[in-house]
Amino acid sequence: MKLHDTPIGPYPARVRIAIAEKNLAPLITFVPVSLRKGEHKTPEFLAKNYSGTLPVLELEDGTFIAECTAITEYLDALDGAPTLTGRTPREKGLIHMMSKRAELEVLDAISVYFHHATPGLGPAVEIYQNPEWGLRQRDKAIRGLHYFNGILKTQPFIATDFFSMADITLIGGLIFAELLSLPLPPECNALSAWYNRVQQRPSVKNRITMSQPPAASPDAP
Ligand code: GTS
Repeated sequence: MKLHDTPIGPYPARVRIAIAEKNLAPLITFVPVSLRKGEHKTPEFLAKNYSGTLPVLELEDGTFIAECTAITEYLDALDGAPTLTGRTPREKGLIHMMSKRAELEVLDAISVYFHHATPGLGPAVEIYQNPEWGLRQRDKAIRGLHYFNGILKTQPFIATDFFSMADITLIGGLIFAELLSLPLPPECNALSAWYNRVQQRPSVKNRITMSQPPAASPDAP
């Protein structure tokens, strides 16, 4: 399989973390796509993903799967353990709901802030900007962070009692916030503690370097 993505991106991070959690990295070839050069808006790329966004998973038979949630569901279905999207109907429902909520209330809101109220990817890519809408979305994201802080006061993970796709989605939001130097509200102690904890996971720590080829062995011919 191929993953068309960019190593530091917050959305690609979601799929990279899922790949590492599922130990699927050996099955994946990473194909870099430059957002700043607008490679994701070319006709060639749009033929792979109509929405013109990263990441996109390309299967061996030439099928393209876009959208982080869909890619994560596909990868999770390849192999049972650990589950990222839930085993029982209840787990699946809760994880999907909380992942969507982390998208709507935090990650996508920060993304809109980036594209509308900051220079974003530069004038060649950002052909329409509405700064007021961007700033409203930043405020929405801050409200969302308080919501998740409340959730994490009473449970260890976002959706269930184990690490899941919902946690990964919120991690994507916090990665985006960090890239934009948006601080976590200082009073969100439960959220900060959870973020410190999940950042210790190798899947989160090593997400950027996972696409780099292993250094040549010193005794290689
Ligand atoms: N709903 C999509 C998903 O879940 O996959 C959103 C994907 C998305 O916005 N990806 C970003 C992108 O392609 C990648 S990154 O910013 O996280 O690196 N942005 C470029 C653009 O022009 O919107």
